[in-house]
Amino acid sequence: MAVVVLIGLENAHYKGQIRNATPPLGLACLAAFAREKRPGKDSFVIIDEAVKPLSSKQWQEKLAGITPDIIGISAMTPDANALTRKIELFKNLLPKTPIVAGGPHATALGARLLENPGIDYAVAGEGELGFAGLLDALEKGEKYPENYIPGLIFKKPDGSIKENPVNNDLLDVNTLPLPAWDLISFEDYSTLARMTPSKVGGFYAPIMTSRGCPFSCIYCHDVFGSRFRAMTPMRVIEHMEQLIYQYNIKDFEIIDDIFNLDYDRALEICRLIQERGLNICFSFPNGLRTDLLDRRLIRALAQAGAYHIAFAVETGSKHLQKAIKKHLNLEKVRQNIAYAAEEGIFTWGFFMLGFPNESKEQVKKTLDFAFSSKLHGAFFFTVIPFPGTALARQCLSEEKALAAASDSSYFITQNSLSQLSPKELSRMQTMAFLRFFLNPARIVRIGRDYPGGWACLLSRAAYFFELLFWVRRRRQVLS
Ligand code: B12
Ligand code: SF4
Repeated sequence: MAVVVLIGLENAHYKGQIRNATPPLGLACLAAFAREKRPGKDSFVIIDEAVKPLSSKQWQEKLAGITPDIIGISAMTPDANALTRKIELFKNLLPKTPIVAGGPHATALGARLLENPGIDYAVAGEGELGFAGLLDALEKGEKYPENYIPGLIFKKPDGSIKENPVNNDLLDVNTLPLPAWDLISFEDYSTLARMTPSKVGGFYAPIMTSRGCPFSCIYCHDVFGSRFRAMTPMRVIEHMEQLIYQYNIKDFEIIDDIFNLDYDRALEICRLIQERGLNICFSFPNGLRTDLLDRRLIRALAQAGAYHIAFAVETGSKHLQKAIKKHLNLEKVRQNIAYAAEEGIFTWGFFMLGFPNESKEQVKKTLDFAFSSKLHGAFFFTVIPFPGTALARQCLSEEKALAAASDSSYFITQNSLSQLSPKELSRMQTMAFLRFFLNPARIVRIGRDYPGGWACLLSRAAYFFELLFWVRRRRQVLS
């Protein structure tokens, strides 16, 4: 039996009170799929350093106890440096154990990731088929599999790279098993900061009801491809019911890239939640395509239990909406934010400042949109071109994009692609937060509508203050 250790990395910056962690859905999906495809052949352990980072000594003890046959690590691009450090450590401790890297960073970098000699295999795109295929191959003693294994990348003995293309048509989202949630403890995540303003303060689970998105916003990742593949409404309900009855989960974070692309499917999911009396609550911390909403769908979502929606507006400039290929209808977005707020949903906006050649006027348009909207909260991020995105290809070399995104934070502006200097951009970002949140009417609305009320809000205050101090400290160190 192969012992497989799957690892989530510690968040690069956000530590202490602001440790931000979400149950590792990607790793739980990989394990569940491999279990189904290779019944009884592997045993899995998930270790998530986002919850509890381990020292080198603790890793040594832990791995000595588990003696893994294969180590899989999930990484986002801001984890790039942490990934390198971890691989050095594991190669020292267990030089013969193959290391597989996957997740958004492997998808973004592809074969370039193998420049790190400690990485034996990388899997780009969705990892289920690639990882299970690799486990099959290793079981047969094929270190360098010749057959097609979706997304699998490795270096052959002659030094050439075998890069199997990703093929999203091979995976049917409706037959995917329930993620292997038995491998983690939801309790571990219940006390940490999460993406959603908390409502019940208890256990929650992320759920992904569709994969892929047909839009091509230039800054966006490409883990799941451009074809929208959605679970049927009934399959979504089955996933939810399993979480409710097996794990007592009543609070869901729906983290699809574009949950509401299919309007009727979204409505039907809401109807079924009510018809079956699920009595749950849910949020969309990863955003909805907010110009595809309307009052009817917003009301249906609220009645089914939606309590928080993120509105990924990004820019208030029509010109930039086109340039970044987001093509949002801003008037519709404004209207839908107001509808959602009226339906009692806590609304949060995501904005990006500093797109290539963005002018001060355009930044102001974004800020004006946010200030004059009915949003309860907002994040004003600065633009970081991630490798593998059209944005990075447009304005930076891959090298520079990797350097800019490794260890990056959207709150610390070291470079600017816009007409503003990094200092000016940083100043406008700070001003945006202050003006947005110090609006007395907004403060009252936040207090009134915060999911869980004032008590919940106050319990999250420490998070916001620590985040503020962290940003200030980092900015001082870098200036
Ligand atoms: C939830 C989430 C988080 C959670 C943590 C998630 C977690 N536990 O892994 C939190 C809130 C902490 C977070 C933080 C950030 N996030 Co985030 N997050 C997401 C989100 C919304 C969902 C992730 C998820 O569960 N997806 C569903 C699962 C099924 O997909 P998956 O995790 O990618 O896993 C699949 C494959 O990648 C692959 N795979 C994954 N791991 C492995 C490992 C192995 C060994 C193999 C073989 C395969 C494999 O197989 C899996 C199954 O198909 C995604 C967007 C998205 N739709 O995916 C962004 C996303 C991953 N985040 C992103 C970013 C940029 C950030 C932040 C920088 C944002 C910020 N404001 O600071 C921080 C960085 C934190 C850090 N590490 O330093 C980017 C990453 C881009 C990139 N190139 O790295 C994404 C893709 C969003 C985007 N639009 O671009 N995030
Ligand atoms: S940002 Fe949203 S709408 Fe744009 S491509 Fe990404 S998932 Fe699709």
